[in-house]
Amino acid sequence: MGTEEQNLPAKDARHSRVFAALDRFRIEIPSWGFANTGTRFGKFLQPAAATSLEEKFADAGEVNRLTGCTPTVALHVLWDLPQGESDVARVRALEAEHGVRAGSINPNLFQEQEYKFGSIANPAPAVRKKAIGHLLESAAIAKALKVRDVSLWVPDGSNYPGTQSVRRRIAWMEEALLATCEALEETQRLLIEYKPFEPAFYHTDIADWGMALHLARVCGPKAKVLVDTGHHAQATNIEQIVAWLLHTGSLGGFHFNDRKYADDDLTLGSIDPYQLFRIFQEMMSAGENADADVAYMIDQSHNMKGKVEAMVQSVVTAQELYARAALIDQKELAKLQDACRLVEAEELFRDAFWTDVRPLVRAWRTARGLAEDPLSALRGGGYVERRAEERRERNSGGSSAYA
Ligand code: PSV
Ligand code: MN
Ligand code: MN
Repeated sequence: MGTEEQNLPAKDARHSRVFAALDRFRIEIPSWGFANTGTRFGKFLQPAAATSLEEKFADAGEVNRLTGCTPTVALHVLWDLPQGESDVARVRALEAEHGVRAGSINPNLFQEQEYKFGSIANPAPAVRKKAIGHLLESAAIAKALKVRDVSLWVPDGSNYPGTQSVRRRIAWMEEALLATCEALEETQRLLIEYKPFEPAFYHTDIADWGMALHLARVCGPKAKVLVDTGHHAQATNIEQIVAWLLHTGSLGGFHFNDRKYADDDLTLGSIDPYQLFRIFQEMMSAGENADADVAYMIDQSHNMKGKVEAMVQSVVTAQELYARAALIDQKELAKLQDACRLVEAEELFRDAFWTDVRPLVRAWRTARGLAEDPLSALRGGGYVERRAEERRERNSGGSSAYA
């Protein structure tokens, strides 16, 4: 027996739970993870970075071909769909060519000059009107593309105490989000993302899950909360927030990424894989299909690592952590919890986390006709080198951030 097989858990319930989990696991990848991005101090260009929607779809298609679990790509309206609804035919052609579909539609309320003092929470009625117009246009694009989710992050806030009325801004946001939800089909959703700070440093209008949940409730059942793992104060118990959102039927999706300090957008699992494992475990504790209506999405920008490589690495890490969470026998865990057998419960939990599932994940890939090791298949296939040749000229300077 080869070492690979020796490392596999016996073909038992754990084994089939992991296979079933990997069969259902899907994670959306962001178009902006393939483009040149930077920090506020500067930007280092990569020769293979995608410079157009066409190139982003090509890269997303390659990630899906290698991993088999990223069938959709999140789009940012201003960066990807500058012609609005007229871009729909273009997207359709790219979907057919690259085998990945358009995923969540992300409005952009954070880069235009008018939004210096806010977008949907700006005291100026004309600016709020423009922002609502953009949200309605994003909803129309989502409808035309037959995409379920409009995924909204609102950057609004203020930098100095006393300079804005937090309370009046709440009412303005309620009005804008309600109008957006009314424009959505019954089957569509508005995902409301929160973030404690940045770009605002004193108050952010949607700073935490309580505020996002309130706004979602004002909008009704079409609106849900989106949890970005990088958007919490240090030491926040994110899986507890997940538990509450699940309990209240208000969890819409996740933006996964990792961080050491703030919203660092590092590749997921790179700093604290146990965090993502605990989130996946919380999802599974709510039942095998609890995540059927929860969008798993990656929200990262790769400034140092190669972009396609970083994305494949993140997707593979997500699969591995999801598989580890699937090792847990939920009934057994519940029994131990109810009997307050603390150490045994914790050990059951930890044993799953510490089990090396990689042989099992490789076996699953082989069984499903996928590359056994997506990262080495990427390297061996020469995709990045070919794209670098084609795109080098376009990446030699001057292109705008995220374009
Ligand atoms: C904001 O930090 C955010 O997490 C939002 O989801 C944006 O859409 C995304 O980052 C842009 O990178
Ligand atoms: Mn995000
Ligand atoms: Mn973020």
